Amino acid sequence: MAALEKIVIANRGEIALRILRACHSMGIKTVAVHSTVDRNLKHVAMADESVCIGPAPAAESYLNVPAIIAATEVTDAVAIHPGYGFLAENADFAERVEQSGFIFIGPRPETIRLMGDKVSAIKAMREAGVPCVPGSDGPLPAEPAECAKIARRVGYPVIIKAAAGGGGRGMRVVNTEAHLHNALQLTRQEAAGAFGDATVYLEKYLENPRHVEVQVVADQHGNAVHLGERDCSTQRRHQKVIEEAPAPGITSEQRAEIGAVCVEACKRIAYRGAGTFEFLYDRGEFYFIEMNTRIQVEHPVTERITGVDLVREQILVAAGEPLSIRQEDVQIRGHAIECRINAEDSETFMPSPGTIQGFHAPGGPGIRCDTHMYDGYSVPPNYDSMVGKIIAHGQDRDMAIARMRVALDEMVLDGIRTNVSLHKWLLWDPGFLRGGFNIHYLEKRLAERKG
Ligand code: MV4
Repeated sequence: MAALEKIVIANRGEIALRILRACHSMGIKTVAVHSTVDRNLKHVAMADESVCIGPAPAAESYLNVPAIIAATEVTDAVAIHPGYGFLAENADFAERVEQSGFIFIGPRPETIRLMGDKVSAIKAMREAGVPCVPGSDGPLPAEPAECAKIARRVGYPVIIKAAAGGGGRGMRVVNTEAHLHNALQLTRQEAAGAFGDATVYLEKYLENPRHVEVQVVADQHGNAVHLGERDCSTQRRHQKVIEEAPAPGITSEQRAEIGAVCVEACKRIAYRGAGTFEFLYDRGEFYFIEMNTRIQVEHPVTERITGVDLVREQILVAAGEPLSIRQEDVQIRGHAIECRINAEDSETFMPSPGTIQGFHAPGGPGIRCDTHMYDGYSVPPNYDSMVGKIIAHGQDRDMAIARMRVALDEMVLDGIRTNVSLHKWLLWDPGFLRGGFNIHYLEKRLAERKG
């Protein structure tokens, strides 16, 4: 199959720039589609062509499917890269793209749909041999007595989750049977309101797990590889703050074992493109919870320790070409950490849009800075507050952390409030330095900091 000639980048900010860089390095032309407030984005200036697709609200621009398809048609592009967020995991969008005769750079629409419904995702993955959290193994029945039986078998505490939820939306922990009925009703009601689907399922609630995820990429010729794992336990309100790879304490044997399980699952469902298996890791065991069918914000830590350009692989696979790597080529080298830089108040976490008055990116050995920021760039209030990412690599975790501290000190970023001071504080935190802490660690330390 011929290489793709021109790609529409249906996203904004740093990931749009990341996709543009991959395209141009492959000799592929780019079309930036952007909202009215985003005409000054860095990648819009660098793209071969740009099309304004609507006003600032995402619903009228980055989520405006007809406008994005029309922009693809008028520019004679052949494929659409959705990035992350917005339409990246919208199966109906992927389907519309393909029905319009274009290539969706991502999994098949059926796969996105399968993984979007967490009940069907878990069922498919369990059948493919992926270890899952003990639970209801399907939707909870309508009868409260039947639900109580299931919860009793699983053992309290349990967590009720919306099938259409994910990423922390539509969940409720239940500690005793006395609270089950009410929690079920509330979660079903919220799910119906938020997702238009009241289906809920139940799992054993793991109290102090780590969030460890496995990166995979698969082509359309039956090849799939895993690129090791990332630890994303440093989070606040389901927003990741720092990610790292490899996950502290995971042995190469464990990595090979869980990686092989994920690769086998990809082959079983004929997965296409880049994907992430999300696991909770507790007492030495992996428990699958969700699969993300997109490129993720934190993909650079994996790129840094493996040397694989994940966006390039996504594009190759979409063009029908084989993966450029085999499993035996994948080696984990050193350690990488990513700090997400957000335009937000470091105490209140309130978004802090505004104009950047001075920006100097950090550099030096082992430092990568993925950002669309420049002097005079105005961060609009309409979108996510993440304005960039610093990725530090070293021979080991200590060296990656040492380099990250220097990079954070070196970076100049004036005119807006940011979470840089939070990162500087965390990178000297004894618990963080030990590594291997659970998903509640950051919120616990923030509560202690407040006193
Ligand atoms: C869980 C859990 C404990 N036990 N499931 C939150 C986001 C969504 N992806 C799944 N989530 C969780 N599911 C069981 N059976 C705890 C969480 C959870 C969490 C998971 C990953 C990262 C951060 C988290 C923060 C709070 C709760």
